[in-house]
Amino acid sequence: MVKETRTTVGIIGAGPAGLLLARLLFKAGIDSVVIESKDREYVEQRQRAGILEQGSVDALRECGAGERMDKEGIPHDGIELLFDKQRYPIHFPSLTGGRQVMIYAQTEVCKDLIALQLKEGGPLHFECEALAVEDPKTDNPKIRFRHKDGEEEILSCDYVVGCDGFWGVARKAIPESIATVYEKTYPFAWLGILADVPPSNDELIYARHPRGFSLLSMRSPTVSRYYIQVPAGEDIKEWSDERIWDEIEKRTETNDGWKVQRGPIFQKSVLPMRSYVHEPMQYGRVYLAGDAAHIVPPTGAKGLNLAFGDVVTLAKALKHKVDTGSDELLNNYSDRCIGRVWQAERFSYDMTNLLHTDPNASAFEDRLQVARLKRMVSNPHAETDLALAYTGFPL
Ligand code: RFL
Ligand code: PHB
Repeated sequence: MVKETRTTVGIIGAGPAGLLLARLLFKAGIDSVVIESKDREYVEQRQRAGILEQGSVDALRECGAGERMDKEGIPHDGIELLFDKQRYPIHFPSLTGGRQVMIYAQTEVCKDLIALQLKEGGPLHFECEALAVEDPKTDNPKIRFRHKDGEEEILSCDYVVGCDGFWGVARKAIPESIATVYEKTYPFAWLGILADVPPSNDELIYARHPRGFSLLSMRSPTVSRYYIQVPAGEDIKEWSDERIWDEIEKRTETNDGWKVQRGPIFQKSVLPMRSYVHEPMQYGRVYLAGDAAHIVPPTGAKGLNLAFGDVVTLAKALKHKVDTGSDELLNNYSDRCIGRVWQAERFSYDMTNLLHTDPNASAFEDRLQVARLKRMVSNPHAETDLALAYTGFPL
């Protein structure tokens, strides 16, 4: 006999989506169990996002998970666009009525939420792999999962939420016959590094150069996070530290004397890029949130923020159900998320195309790209549109 346990909300995945959902449900007095296939250290070290929108910052504060973020996070008032060797600042607060973003790494968000969950919240099982979601259309959906020692268990739930990322299993519970998938792949990837060197600039720099895109970001006053566009499928072994620095330096050359500072690289990897939306984001009593339902290329810094938007919406709907008995918000979950998802898809796609060089582009298209950038930095409406989208669409 397979062991069976019970909870109200079964959550697959302890990434930002699953962890924030568990915290919001705990605060709402709704019990949940989180099942995560990797170990704690892996989840806490996985290098990903760096930028939190105002709405994500507020959500973390409101659920009591913002204390360290408020001490160690770095509020940012804007970004710089760099092309034709010139830097153009985009100042968010003056364009958006005071909105900012926060640099606080996904690794730190996950560490904070895991510590809170283990201290106060419901069970969080690491090294347990969800194998399938069963009976999605009934009042009693189940997660079949396997412990590290190979033993299988069934988690019997009132609701199941798939926060298990792009490669997870929850999406498979939605029949292909009722689903539509929208997808776009890109002919390039990002090579990302972490380096022990203070950031060379106070603001993030998004640079367009004939050799390809680069992005200068940061993790702390002493650690820089930089990315360069490389061909899709690039082998990281082709990139010595020196070659990476040479390339960053060439792509961020300016005519104002500013120069990027080099330092020891302690992490480097190649990251694929894709756009993906799965509709609907629910089926019966199974809901998808975050990368399980949609992926954006990282150029707009939207992925984690979208994941947070989904789970804030879902937690409210579950609370509404518990308080009033009404299924209305739960039934509309996918519809309530999808508009925001598509705005983030549009923005991420536009930012990607605005800044990356396409190996197949004609000279005409290259000139158009620069013309678009020039328009962006010389028209206040275009700048405002960028600033509003970057700082975040309302939840
Ligand atoms: P995650 O983080 O992928 O977490 C899914 C979790 O589910 C687990 N899992 C399973 N557990 C149990 N059983 C199974 N069968 C399972 N299958 C999977 C996984 O181990 C994992 O722990 O999804 P989530 O929570 O939806 O969060 C999404 C974000 O991680 C992602 O959107 C962002 O990182 C995207 N992103 C950025 N987003 C931003 O908002 N701002 C940024 O600045 C930003 N920068 C980035 C990024 C993503 C990047 N990469 C790596 C593509 C920069 C990069 C380079
Ligand atoms: C990051 O700091 O990792 C980062 C920042 C901005 C982006 C993407 C990634 O657009």
